[in-house]
Amino acid sequence: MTRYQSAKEMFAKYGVDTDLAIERLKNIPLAVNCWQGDDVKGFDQDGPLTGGIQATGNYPGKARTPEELMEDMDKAMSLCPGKKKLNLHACYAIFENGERADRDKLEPKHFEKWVKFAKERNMGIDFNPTFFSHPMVKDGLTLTSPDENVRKFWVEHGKACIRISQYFAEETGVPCVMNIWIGDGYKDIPADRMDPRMRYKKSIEEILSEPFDPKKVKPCVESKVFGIGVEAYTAGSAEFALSFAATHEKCLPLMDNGHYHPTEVVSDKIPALLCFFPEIALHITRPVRWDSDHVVIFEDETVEMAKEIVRCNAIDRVYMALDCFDASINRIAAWTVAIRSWQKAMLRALCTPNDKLKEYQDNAEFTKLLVEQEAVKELPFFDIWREYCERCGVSSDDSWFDEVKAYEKEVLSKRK
Ligand code: RNT
Ligand code: ZN
Repeated sequence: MTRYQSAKEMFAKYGVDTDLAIERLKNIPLAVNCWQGDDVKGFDQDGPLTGGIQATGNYPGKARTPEELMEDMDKAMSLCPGKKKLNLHACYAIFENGERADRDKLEPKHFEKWVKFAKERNMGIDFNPTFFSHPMVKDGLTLTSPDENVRKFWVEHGKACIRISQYFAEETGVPCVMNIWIGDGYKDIPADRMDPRMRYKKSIEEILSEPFDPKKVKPCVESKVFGIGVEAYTAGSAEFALSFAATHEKCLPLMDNGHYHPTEVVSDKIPALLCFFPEIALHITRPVRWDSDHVVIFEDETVEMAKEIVRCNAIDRVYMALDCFDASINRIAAWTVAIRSWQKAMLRALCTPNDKLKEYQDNAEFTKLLVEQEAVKELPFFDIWREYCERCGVSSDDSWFDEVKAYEKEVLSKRK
């Protein structure tokens, strides 16, 4: 009997069908953020990363061109099981023949190469307008700016991104999640907390007035508690983003699990939002003390978020995307660890006897619930994980790292 067969039997005693779990997981898409590959730099500007986010570290070999970024993503994705989706930012537009377009004038043609890349790999595409790292960010503000020129520029950028999102969805046949996140805020105690939010509201409404098919384009608003240099006030707070999505039919809320106070957990927010929204979106990351965007690992809260998605029967209602970036380690390994960790968390969730545990809760059998939740942890989950990896044709242990090391030697180290 193989290890998998014996593990399968042990899970079956708890009512878990591990073959079914494996088959289900193969079809659950995870959007992979292109911006892990070049420290959120993009190709349309040469300035610093702004917006209150930061990629720290200086590990050699980061992608400098679209070709390098695509090659690196290919490498990372080839080492990971499961279905992937491409997550792009607008600053990753590809300009050819000396032609350029500013953010308010971006067109589908500037993303043709990405569409080709995605189609060849059978992936859908998610999209993000880039409201940072640009000279039109004035005093740290974009969609909330009191300067109408600035605000309008960014509204036009948002509208251009709606058109590009529609193009992505039409080309790939997969809905495109378009996430609006701005870093607008104030470092110190503001004199006016409401008007910036009123302007943000108006700006998003103007962006969403651009025609699109809501079955194809899924706009969402991502909230945040604070950013670097905007410690006192963030216009797009949790209450703002949630209320906006709740009152605007075509808009989804997006929760990034690095964007809350440290004792708040997104795992508990997922079922709360699912009571009201047909669909929600997630940025999966790892906050260490703050929104540090560390590489996602297989830790308790990662698993807990995955569990909520599975046991709320919401796999088709939750758009899952990674949002981590670490410039201090090999970037291919960073991607690989993050993708594999979320896959692991989802498999763990799918191998949890959720119906049975829920029954104990409803019958107020709390001792039994505690005992069994702990007992489930002892089941040989990693034998199921290994089997899943093997069936997906990727390494089932850390031997994928040998390939990363070889790639570093042959490809990354030559990027000087
Ligand atoms: C920033 C937000 C946002 C970005 C990306 C690059 O705190 O999480 O989602 O990380 O858009
Ligand atoms: Zn995010």
